Amino acid sequence: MRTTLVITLVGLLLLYLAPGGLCQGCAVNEAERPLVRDVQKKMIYSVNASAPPNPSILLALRLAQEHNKRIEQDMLNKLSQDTVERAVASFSSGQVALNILAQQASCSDPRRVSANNSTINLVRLLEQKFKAELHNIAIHGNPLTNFYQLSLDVLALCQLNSHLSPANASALLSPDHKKYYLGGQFSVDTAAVAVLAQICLQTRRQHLPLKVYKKIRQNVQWLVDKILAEKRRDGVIGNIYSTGLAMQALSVSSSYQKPGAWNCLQTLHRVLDEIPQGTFKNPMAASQVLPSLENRTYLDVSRLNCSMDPDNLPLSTARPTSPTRRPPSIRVTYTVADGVNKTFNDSISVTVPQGSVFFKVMEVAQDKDPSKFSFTYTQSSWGPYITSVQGLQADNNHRTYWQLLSNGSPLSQGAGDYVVSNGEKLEVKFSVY
Ligand code: B12
Repeated sequence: MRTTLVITLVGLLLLYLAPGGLCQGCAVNEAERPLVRDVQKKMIYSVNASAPPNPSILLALRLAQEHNKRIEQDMLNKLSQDTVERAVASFSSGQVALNILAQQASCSDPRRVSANNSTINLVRLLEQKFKAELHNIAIHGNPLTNFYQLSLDVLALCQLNSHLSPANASALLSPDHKKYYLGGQFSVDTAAVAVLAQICLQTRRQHLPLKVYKKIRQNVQWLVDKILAEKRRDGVIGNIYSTGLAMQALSVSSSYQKPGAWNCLQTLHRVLDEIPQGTFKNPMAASQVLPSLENRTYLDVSRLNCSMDPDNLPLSTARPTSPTRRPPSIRVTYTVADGVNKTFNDSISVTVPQGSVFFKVMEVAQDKDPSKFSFTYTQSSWGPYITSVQGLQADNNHRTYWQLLSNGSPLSQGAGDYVVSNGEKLEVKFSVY
């Protein structure tokens, strides 16, 4: 009797001390819950009738503890409608994958998404888009999109038990500089999704050949070590915007970590501290951090039981508005440069109202001197993505892009979010990633 008790106590202690063991209690407590609610509400209020519905937002809301059933149902309907209209022609593979996860998390079958008397099989569509990615790698050496999206593809196909060879998937996601580094920097976001995808393969595919099983273990070990190497003293992993995804990856890979390698609660508190500062006001940033605040991961989507959800997230009808007082003006320097072929390097001094974002500076410069500062952009889930300056286009097949910098350092926010300060030296530079 006493021996059993001792063994049980030792077992419990080991469980607590085990890597990720601390994470057993790695969810917000009741006092912190209003911060999570705040993130959820920001995401809900951000939904804009004129912008395409965003699967990442529904996915995150479905993984939360508290729900507003009417809003979630409304989002699902809009997502299904958009999917049947646009998925075949205009979605990238990763967008199809995110839509699959959002449908599955809403207990709706991704193989039969219906709206306006049309039905689409998203799993079959993803299989086709995934094939096109592999074809582009064979021809150009790069995927049509990137390895973040290829990892999302593997994750979604695995969750839906689609025909996907674990041997091919693990070869695709094997360690490689070109896959996991963007602009010389290790992409924690990409690595995190690649871990989730391969943990899915490991747990959901029975009877994996030993060779494939070992390959997956090697890949995950490399990725987990790399993610942990990006952990900062304050608990942030990579930067604050990759931390949520890194938490998901680390929480499903505890058997790959040495005891004490990661303190989940420290990271959680660091993320919570950022919420009141508006760090996650971009709804995409909010959607990527929310699952980790709830101690959930994208691997949980197949385990959700929608009929058991509480309907306990009431929303006020009035959306929060910001005060409208005329702010003073500030002055910044703005440079556009071709950092690849060195064909141009032009600067201008621009005056904008205090509180303006980078994008505003670009617009003012373009108005003042369109021959030097004209630019184009596409609207993405994160906001405006700069695609060309002075007619020089970014090109995925050549791994070129327009990089945003402030005082010589790359920004961790986009042109639509980054608030500029007086005297700042801003730059948009044609670069290779
Ligand atoms: C791949 C990637 C890139 C590639 C995109 C090209 C390619 N080959 O696909 C490259 C390296 C060029 C890139 C550039 C930038 N990126 Co980036 N990128 C990513 C990554 C890893 C995956 C994006 C993706 O495919 N998502 C999945 C698909 C399904 O969603 P999607 O919305 O359709 O994806 C498109 C857009 O997201 C767009 N995109 C990529 N990055 C960014 C950043 C911003 C601000 C915008 C508006 C759009 C955008 O490209 C994607 C492919 O078409 C994410 C990581 C993450 N956590 O999301 C970071 C991420 C989105 N990027 C980020 C940043 C900051 C940038 C840059 C602003 C960096 C800089 N200082 O210049 C630039 C964008 C500048 C510009 N021209 O407007 C941040 C955004 C954080 C934030 N709060 O805004 C993220 C979250 C990484 C991070 N943790 O810091 N990126």
